Amino acid sequence: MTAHSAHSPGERPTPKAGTASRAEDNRRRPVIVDTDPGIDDVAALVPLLFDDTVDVKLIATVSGNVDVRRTTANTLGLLEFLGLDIPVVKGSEAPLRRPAVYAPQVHGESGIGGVALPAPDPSRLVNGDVVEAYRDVLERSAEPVDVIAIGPLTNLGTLFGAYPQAAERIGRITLMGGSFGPKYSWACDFNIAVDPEAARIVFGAGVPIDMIGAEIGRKTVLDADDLAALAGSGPVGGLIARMLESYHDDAATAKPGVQLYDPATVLFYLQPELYVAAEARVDIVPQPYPSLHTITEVRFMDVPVSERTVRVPIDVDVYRFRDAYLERVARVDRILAARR
Ligand SMILES: [Ca+2]
Repeated sequence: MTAHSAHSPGERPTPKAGTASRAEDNRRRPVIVDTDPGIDDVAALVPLLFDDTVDVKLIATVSGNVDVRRTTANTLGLLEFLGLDIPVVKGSEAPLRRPAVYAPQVHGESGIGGVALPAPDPSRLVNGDVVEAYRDVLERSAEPVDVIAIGPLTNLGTLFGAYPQAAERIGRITLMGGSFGPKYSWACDFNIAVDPEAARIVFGAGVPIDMIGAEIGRKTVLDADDLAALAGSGPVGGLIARMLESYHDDAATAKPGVQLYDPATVLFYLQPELYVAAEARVDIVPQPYPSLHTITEVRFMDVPVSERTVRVPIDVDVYRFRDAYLERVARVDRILAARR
């Protein structure tokens, strides 16, 4: 069960003649990332942007952990730090029908803890708004484009409203949000809680979804030894380790260590074999503003199979996850060291 299963054989890219590297490029899955960096967003973007099986066509920023001006500056600064040239579009400034809610208590006022990134290079910003930027990528791609959404779903909610054909051009949406278990079913994570109206549009758009809920992020934890290993890999691992050290989870539920919600979402996309997943029907039931207690109604049973369009990981091999995550970051440091 891989993300490729969402694509019918006819939609797969046709291999083209050319050099080996070009043929390899043709096998990479086109991806748009929607993100609100955000400490764990940065920790998730690093392995994703260097993965050989994906081709990130666009990064869309969104209001979330901090305001969109900061999430955009953080994204541009990270790309500068990593030496990557990927188009960025500044996305939605506030949820669809609610005032913005931020999480500086978790991510710091800057959104990335006390860490300094290089100055943003605005030349990476694409012209036009977030709908135009998405549309441009979706219409130029020969095959469906996958979306990895690790922030509030405002951009996607706006997209489906303005450009409903997007549903046919997106292969799969892998998102961090919601919860499935009895313990958490009445609470919700930040991403869906701050813009439940957008989440409802996205879950109703008819696109296959992977929903990586709060329970998974609570399991994918790095402890002090892991952070030391991360810091030892080089400048990139060091940056992530310093950010994670200043990351403040919900103390009431936190185990010792830091919880990697967004990296767990990216790794589900890249290595689904590390997880146990089941298909469910998910309904988003927003509560009236100002309540943040949106309900994600996840039903694995007692609904027709045809309605179970959301793939929900219910468990993760935490040790293999940790090893895979640390190795992916170490690999980025090796790649960057070789370029110097
Ligand atoms: Ca995020």
